[in-house]
Amino acid sequence: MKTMLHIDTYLKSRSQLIEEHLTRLIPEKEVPYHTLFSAARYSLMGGGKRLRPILALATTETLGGDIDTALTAACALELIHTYSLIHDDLPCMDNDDFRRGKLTLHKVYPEGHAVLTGDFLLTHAFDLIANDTELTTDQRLQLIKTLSKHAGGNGMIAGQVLDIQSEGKQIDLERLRLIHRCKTGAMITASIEFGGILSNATELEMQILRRFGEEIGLAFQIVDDILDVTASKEKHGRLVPSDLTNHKVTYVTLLGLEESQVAAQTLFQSACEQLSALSVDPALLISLADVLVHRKI
Ligand code: GRG
Repeated sequence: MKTMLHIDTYLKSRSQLIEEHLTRLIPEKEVPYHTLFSAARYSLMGGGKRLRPILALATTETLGGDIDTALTAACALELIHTYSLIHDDLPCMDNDDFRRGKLTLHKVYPEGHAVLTGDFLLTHAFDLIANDTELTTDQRLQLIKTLSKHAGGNGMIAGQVLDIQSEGKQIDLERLRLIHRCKTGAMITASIEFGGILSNATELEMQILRRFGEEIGLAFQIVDDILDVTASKEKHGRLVPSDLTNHKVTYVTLLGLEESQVAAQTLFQSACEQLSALSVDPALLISLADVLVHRKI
């Protein structure tokens, strides 16, 4: 109970820090194309748990780094995440009308504008890192390499392509695991790796963090599959699971609810065990992993 209270306070304070910084990073502008910035702020400031930047900051502080120095790079992860949600909601993809209880961007602005807002956030994330004078040149380069790897054609975008190709088809567990690892897990792993880079972690520490990120990332998406069934009403405002409506194979449709819960729990435990090889106290990262895997929404 004490740990839960502590982690709740931590999440709230980091989330506030991130939101204040995001507001500064994407200001309203008095330019003829000002709607681009208003649209970006609509999606970026529209709620969300801020899990990816929080993971980056928590990893940074666990390894003795400075979170103020890490803040812009951590926020770049949220820009990429937001772009992926804007594009995922489009009529040509999942065609969703609501996100986080608000109308999706293409329902508020013309569809082409929503596409371009996603493009802007994607581009701007790299711009922010490249020009972050708080960081060393080597850190900037490592962050850009990590982000392009995990968000790119062998990471999140690959996951989305595989996801689209698999719709309405019967796929096996190995293929589903690949989709989950790429589509969701890659950006979670990137967030943890960001923390390693921002705290100048050793190669050995980076390997430990990467394995932790991969296992937590997969567990996070398995839990998303579970919540799609068990918390459909709270999560989506409807009773029918969205994955069923979208004819998607999930951990739950392949393994059932109980075995999916066991799979997520096994990954959680294994991920936490990885951290015992670090020479620093991993309690904060373990608490965060616990929040990710045992969340209710
Ligand atoms: C369009 C290139 C492209 C990629 C889209 C991330 C993604 C790939 C699609 C989003 C759809 C989805 C439900 C993915 C599963 C990952 C997931 C659970 C995303 C939601 O992340 P949270 O829970 O969201 O961190 P908040 O709203 O808290 O930011």
